[in-house]
Amino acid sequence: MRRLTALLCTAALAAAGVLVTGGPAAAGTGAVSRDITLDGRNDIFTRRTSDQVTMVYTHSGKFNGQQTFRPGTIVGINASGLNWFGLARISSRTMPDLIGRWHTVDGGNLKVYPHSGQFDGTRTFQAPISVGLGANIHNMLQFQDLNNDGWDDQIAREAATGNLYVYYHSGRFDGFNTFKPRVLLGTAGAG
Ligand SMILES: [Ca+2]
Repeated sequence: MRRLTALLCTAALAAAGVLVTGGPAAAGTGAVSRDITLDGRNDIFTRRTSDQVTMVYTHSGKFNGQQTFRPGTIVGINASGLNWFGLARISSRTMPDLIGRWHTVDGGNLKVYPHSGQFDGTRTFQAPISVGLGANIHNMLQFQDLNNDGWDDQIAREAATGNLYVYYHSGRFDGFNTFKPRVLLGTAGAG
C-alpha cells in the first residue's frame, strides 16, 4: 500500500509537470521557466559561472532558433551562496518571484526575492525575505501549485528518509508563516 501511494504521488506530480529526480539538489531553476518580463512568454533565468551574476534571457516573441531569446540581462549579483534557485508565485499570484537557498547559513536559508512588477535589470527583484530555515535537509525542491489556489506550494524530498512532502502556501506572504507545516505526500520510493 505504501508503495502504491508513492507511485500514485509520483504519477500525480508528473501530471502536474513536477520533475522528480533521484539526484542531489543543485543550482538550477527547478526545471521551471517563468514569465519574468510579464509579457505572457516564458523567459530563461540563469546564473553565469564566471562571475556569479544572475541573468534573464528574454523571449523575443518569436520561436526562431538562436534568435528566440534575446541576449542576457543581468538581474542580480553575487549569487555564489545559492546552491538552489527557482521561480514561483510566492509574494503574489500574478508574478514569479526568485527563490534561493543560501546553503551555508542557518542550515539552508530559503529566501524569496519578490518581483517588483517591472523587468528592470537589478531592480527586477526586490530585497529578500526569509521564508524557511534548515532547508538543506531536502535534496529535491520544487514549487508548483498543487491545490490550484493560485499560490505555488513547496514540494520537497527529505534526504535522510526519501519522504516527499508539500508545504502548502498559506495565501499570505508573511516570512516564516508563508508556508504551512509540511504534509506527507509519499514515503521513500517516490523518487
Ligand atoms: Ca497552492
